[in-house]
Amino acid sequence: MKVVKEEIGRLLNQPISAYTLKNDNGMEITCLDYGCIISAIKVPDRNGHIENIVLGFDQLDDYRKWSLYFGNVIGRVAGRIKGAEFELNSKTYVLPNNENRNHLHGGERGFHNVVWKAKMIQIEGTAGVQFSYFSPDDEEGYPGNLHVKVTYLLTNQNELVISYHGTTDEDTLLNLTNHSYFNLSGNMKRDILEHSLTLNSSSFLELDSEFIPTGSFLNVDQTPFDFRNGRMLKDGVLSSHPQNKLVGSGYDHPFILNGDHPICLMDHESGRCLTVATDQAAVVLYTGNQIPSGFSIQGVKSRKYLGVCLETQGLPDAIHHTHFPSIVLKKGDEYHAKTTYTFSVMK
Ligand code: G6D
Repeated sequence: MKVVKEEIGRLLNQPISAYTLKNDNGMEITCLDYGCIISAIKVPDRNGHIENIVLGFDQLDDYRKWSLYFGNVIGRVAGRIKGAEFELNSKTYVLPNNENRNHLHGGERGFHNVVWKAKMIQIEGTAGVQFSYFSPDDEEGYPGNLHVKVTYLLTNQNELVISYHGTTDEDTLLNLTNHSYFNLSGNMKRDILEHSLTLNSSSFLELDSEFIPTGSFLNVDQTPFDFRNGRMLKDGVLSSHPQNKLVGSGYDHPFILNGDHPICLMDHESGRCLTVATDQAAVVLYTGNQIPSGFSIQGVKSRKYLGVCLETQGLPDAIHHTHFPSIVLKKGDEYHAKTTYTFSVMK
């Protein structure tokens, strides 16, 4: 197990470093102190070929140029907040409307777009990095001086364990996630439409025309949203279901997780499997419907469906829906969240 640090350039007038975690099986993860980006995850296929299985750029500037949140941590609040404002303790807070009239993924200067402090971790059987950031009161319009930590740990069981921790000196909102786009074919040889997903969820959130939850929970029964027995992601592209069509032919939806059943993504051709276990209430399944053409990602032409996101988190726009689990972090409380991504191969 080892951690290697390398300075790779400058952004926001600060030096940016990449941290590469390696375990004893040849698995590697590279992450950046800019936005806690996971820029590469290299794992074997069924023939032992180790290839990258996440979308990431070789050039640092491309992350800012084509901000699609490749690999980024997202916060203070993942997802959209309707009207870019919310009320808390009888006070209204106005946030930047960085997507039409709504607030998306913590705003332009969200946690994806700041430089984090990094501390390398090397303890028996794991290698990792702990990123920390101080978000001052009123940063992007949110109340409270907030201390956040995001820790990536790689184990010799080919697990990436991501844990989040936050404290605040004033009631605020906090709903963090990681926005990696997975493509298990390896080096983006194919898109993700032939990937199959098993997800134990019996309901998902209905979205309106601005991709904001309406507040309704839709039953997955007899729809392309039923992943309980496994389903190919292409079903959402071929579907005539209005919610699949709404988001650009695919999925871009929060699914409510039933208990602690792991999520399982598989690519049958390579044999690679990703199992996701989380303590979060929901996962946003996003099949990269908005990835534009016109640029290249590690030499591969960008295009729709080149990666799939499994963004474990609280429910988007929860602050405007009292029947959603709360994402309020109260003064003096601690925010904890943990998601484990385990990589394996089918024989
Ligand atoms: C699009 O609607 C999707 C979001 O869910 C995603 O996070 C973003 O692209 C990158 O806005």
